[in-house]
Amino acid sequence: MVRERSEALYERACALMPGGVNSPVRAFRGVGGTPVFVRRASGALIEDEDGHSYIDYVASWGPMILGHAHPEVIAAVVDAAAGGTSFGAPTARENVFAERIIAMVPSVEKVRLVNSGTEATLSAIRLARGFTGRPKLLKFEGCYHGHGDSLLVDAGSGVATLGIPGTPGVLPEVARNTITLPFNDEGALEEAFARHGAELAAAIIEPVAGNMGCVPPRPGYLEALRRLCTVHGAVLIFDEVMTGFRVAPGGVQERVGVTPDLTTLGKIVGGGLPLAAYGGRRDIMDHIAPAGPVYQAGTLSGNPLAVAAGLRTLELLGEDPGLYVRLEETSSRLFRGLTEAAVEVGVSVTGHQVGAMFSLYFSDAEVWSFADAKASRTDLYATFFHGMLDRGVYLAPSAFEALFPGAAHTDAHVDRTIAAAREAFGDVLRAASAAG
Ligand code: HOZ
Repeated sequence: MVRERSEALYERACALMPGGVNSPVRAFRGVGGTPVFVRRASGALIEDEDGHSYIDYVASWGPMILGHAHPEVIAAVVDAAAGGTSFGAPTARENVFAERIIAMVPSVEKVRLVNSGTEATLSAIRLARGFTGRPKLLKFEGCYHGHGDSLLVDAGSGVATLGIPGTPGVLPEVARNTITLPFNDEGALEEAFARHGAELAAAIIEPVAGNMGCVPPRPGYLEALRRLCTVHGAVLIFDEVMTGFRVAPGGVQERVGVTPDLTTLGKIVGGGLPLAAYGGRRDIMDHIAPAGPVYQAGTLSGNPLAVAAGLRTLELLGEDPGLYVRLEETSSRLFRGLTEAAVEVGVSVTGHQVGAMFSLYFSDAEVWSFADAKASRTDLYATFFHGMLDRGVYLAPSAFEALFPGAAHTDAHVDRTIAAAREAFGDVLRAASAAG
């Protein structure tokens, strides 16, 4: 498929912006080739600058669970914009929005709105340190919590895609306070708490990981983490930026019944506009300024357009009682169809699907950790990615990202995706045999 305009735009962009993009994972470094420049999107489809249309499973990396340009979300944004785009003062709609988030997410008794998932996680960590008076942070290999200094250690997403071991600019003394453990290793968890428990301010985890591909917790793992945090007085933070309002209305914590102390939210909560949030136990949240001494602020926090988009999105998710059942069905039909197609063609894939997110790894072995994910054949994922792109399906341009079916994906989209995959798996088989 020829994408002349995308290629020309990318060449120009590379002269203007680092790597030609405003966020690294967009640059296709994990799969090679030229990023597709998007000119518009509607429902389940995106259209590139050359006029090609693709079934989209990136969904802006998660937010677009209702599909692109949902008419009611757009109307809410347009209506809000007509009344002014930013005031830097409180608005009535923020109360309605906060009430809705608190009603939907089990752990959230109070909430603070911010502008990005990164801001939510780094604020939640500062809060945990301020609340406990302790320095150390526990995180898990392959989990990605945005690009805050303490969090870029053994991270997933773009850090994994680009194979960056540590980021220049992050001071060693900051990184030293982050302890990383393998995901899904309960023994390592017990050991780390036995050794560092008294110094731990917080443990932060994606309760279903989505930034090393989609990796769920093994049964009992989150429960063990909850118990150890409680015993040792560490704040448990669930990073539900990706999973919140996606795997269930109240995220993983609702789905598995494990309640963290703090939760970070992003993506869907902003309805496709730059908005994120952190919230949790009232006694902890009341340490945030101006109620308490832990400072965190933002000129555009609670921006009226973003709140309108987020609120309308959450309302629509709540108004349709069958929505999450349908999302689960679409997602599992797609995941099953893709894995069956791989078997038919003779390609080894494995993976996980949890609610409306899933991923596939080219591997003979199951994936339960970052080490497992990294052992998969990322070169074959790249071949698969391009095979799908050329057949009109837009997947994440990295083996270490999740895919996001949404409410706009119909059975026909799923069938077309599986048919395209059958052919793209053929490309993979040929590439694998050529590589020996
Ligand atoms: N959390 C998103 C994907 N893992 C990040 C998107 C980005 O880094 O651009």
